[in-house]
Amino acid sequence: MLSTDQVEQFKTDGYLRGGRVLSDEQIEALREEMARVVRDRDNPDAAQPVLCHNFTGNPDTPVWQVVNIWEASEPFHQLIFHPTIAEEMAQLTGASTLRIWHDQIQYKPAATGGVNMWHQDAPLWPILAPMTEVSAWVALDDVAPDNGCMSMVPGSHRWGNQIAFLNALSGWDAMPAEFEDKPVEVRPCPVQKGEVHYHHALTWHGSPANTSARPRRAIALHFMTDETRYVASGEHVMKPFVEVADGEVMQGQHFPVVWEKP
Ligand SMILES: O=C(O)CCC(=O)C(=O)O
Repeated sequence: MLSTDQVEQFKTDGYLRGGRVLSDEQIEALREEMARVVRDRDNPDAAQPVLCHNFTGNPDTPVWQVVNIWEASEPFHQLIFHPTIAEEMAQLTGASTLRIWHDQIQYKPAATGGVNMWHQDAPLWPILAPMTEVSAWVALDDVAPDNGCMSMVPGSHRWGNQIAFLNALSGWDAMPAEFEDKPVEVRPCPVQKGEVHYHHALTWHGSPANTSARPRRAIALHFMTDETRYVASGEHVMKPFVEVADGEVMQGQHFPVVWEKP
């Protein structure tokens, strides 16, 4: 459970480092499952996630992205219901119901793992409204700037949809010191393995390349609240799994309830 000060900090910054939520044994089991699912990606006899690919498209700077590993792996299925994460997510969103929107492994191999450029999540999810989702990012390795920990721009969740501005940045180090007369501060967010880190869907964030000799494995759990509705005009890899009509509250077997107010 988060303290009142932590919830206030999240409202101010748009992100928050939580506490440890996984034991060493759980971390090891999830690492093995991640490796198995990536290895089995072309195996027709293995349950498959929604997506499993190197999203940079460049084999020299790979970032392995696995979407909805929870549908391919029982330990990851259990993770989406993690009681501490669900309870803290409810505190941060004020929701009375939480559903999983999707999950997402981002694995940056040692020495070669590429950049995840500056972005906001919500504009990349145009089949959802309003843009109020919150994500829980769980580290499966100790992460620091040298192996590609995330960086956040505090307060940027209050600046609206600025994805066009972020997409126009020429590279990871191109973030200006000011945006529309507001100071822009880039804060690296180191996290220990087994810890959770929360961010709002409009917070500017991304992660640099992994230049270290250590892998950087992590899973983001993206959640929806009882106010999240379907926008049929948008496109997203999860769109084929939506079972509700345009404008309806999101629900369905691929978006299970993970927490309800007692
Ligand atoms: O893992 C990363 O480097 C980025 C993850 C991310 O963008 C997210 O969880 O929204």
